[in-house]
Amino acid sequence: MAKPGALMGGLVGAVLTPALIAVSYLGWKLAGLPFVPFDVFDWTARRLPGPVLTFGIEMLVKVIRVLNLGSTAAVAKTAEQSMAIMGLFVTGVLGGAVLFTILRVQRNGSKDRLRILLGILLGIVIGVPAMLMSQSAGATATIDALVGGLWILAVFLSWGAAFGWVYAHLIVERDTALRPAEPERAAAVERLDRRRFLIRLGGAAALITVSGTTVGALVGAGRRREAVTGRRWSADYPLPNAGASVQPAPSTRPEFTRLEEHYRIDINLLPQAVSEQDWRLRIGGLVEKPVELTLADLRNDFTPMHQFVTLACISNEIAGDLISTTRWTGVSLRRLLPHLGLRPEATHLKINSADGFFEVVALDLIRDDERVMLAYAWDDVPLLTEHGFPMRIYIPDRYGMKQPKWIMSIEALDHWEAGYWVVRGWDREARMKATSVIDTVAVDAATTSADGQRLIPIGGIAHAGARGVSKVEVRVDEGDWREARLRAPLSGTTWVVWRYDWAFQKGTHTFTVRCHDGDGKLQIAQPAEPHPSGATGLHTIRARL
Ligand SMILES: Nc1nc2c(c(=O)[nH]1)N[C@H]1C(S)=C(S)[C@@H](COP(=O)(O)O)O[C@H]1N2
Ligand SMILES: [Mo]
Repeated sequence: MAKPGALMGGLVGAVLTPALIAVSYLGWKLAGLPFVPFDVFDWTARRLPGPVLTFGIEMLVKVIRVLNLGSTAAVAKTAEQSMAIMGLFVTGVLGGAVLFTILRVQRNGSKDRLRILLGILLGIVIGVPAMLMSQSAGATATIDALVGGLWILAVFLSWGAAFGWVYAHLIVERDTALRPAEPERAAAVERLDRRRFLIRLGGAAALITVSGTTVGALVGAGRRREAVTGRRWSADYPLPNAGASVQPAPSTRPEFTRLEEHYRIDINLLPQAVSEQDWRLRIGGLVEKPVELTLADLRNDFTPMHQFVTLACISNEIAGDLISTTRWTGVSLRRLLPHLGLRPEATHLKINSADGFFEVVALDLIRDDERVMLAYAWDDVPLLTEHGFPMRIYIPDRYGMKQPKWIMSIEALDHWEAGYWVVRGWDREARMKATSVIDTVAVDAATTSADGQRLIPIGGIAHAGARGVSKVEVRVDEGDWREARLRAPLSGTTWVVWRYDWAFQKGTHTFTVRCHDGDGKLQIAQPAEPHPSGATGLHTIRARL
């Protein structure tokens, strides 16, 4: 029987690598050790050219929408995490194949020690770059970098050594089975031994994989439950428009998004955990002297400002789910400026985040608009980790890509610079496009008008950044545009809930919606992709009634 080669190496890789991933996962969940596949994925994503990254994101968003897989933000994260893990798996399979190919050309009498050494070499070849990328991304570890680095090396080197050990075994089984007098029987015995060995190996690796991921997942779930703290504003107070005369059509989305349902988009696979104890807002660059503020300073020394805000991602497609509304609390940046000791030549602030994200805001904009704020609470509870604890900025009228979460420092500059997504080819201004969506054609909630006409409530939302929405119109089939009724919005920057009670006609119909912003400008009907400056086009739905 032939010596094990590339195919067997790949197979062994497919058995050993899941165990490697599981051990790494367990270390992460139990002890805050780095989880290599996620770190490597984040490291790579940071370095991809803008167009490649954009293409990847848009494909992902499209697939999720076309296949109707659920919440775009959540499914996209899961898909990316799976890709990260698959990446390491495939590397392990290829690594095994290459190693066994090399071992195959070794002389028959080679020492096992040499095989294990070559296996360790594979561990080094893959483990060292993985360690460097992981340290540079630092997305998962909460432990000391040195400990984390040594851990990665230990895990990868053991994994590599295991390949050498397995190979040595496969050869030994062959040698003991070798009986020159009966080559045929010898080959059969050998095959049997080899199969038995591989089954035992697979069993052991599967045990590590399953127990590692199970324990890790249990520990992780236990920690997550502690996350949400404090009483929410929305639990105790009615919305400011509670008395509005226009009621949403049944099944219109909630006007105020529950925190757990707020969409979420970040550049990393995992939200950045920032601890409040160590956190200071550091202000530097063109200032008289560097300033540091604690969260308590910002909460106690400045009157809090509350704003209802609709945030949307520039990657949101027409009628997509990357748009949400909640109540933000923070400090108006304009009020804070005099305390920062800015030098006269400062013209811009660069906002830097814990995850390496950044954006640059003009001081003129901050001085002109008191609504630009540093926010520390949503719905009156501290920002959830995934939404930017402890601090994020709000800039009216701009897509989320202009609004860093997990703010760590502010640097005063005397010039403009491109922000994280602007560098990667997205719009500099990223002003929110006007958009309108049909959430429901509520056939089951029909009413009857005074003259006996059956009326079907149709409803949804419309949003045009900080310009507000002045008019929403609905068209049925190729009919005329008919004006919908607008519910008083939560604020001048949130979406508006609209409603149109349509005189029922049996058949299949196409419903289309459009809005006009506060300046009377009609929403752009020409369909355009989200890249580079936000999607445009009208939302239509077809329904058989
Ligand atoms: N630090 C940091 N801030 C960030 C991002 C990020 O990846 N890192 N993503 C931005 C983008 S693209 C959007 S759409 C919003 C989303 O905010 P949310 O996740 O709280 O809804 O955060 C913005 N701020
Ligand atoms: Mo975004």
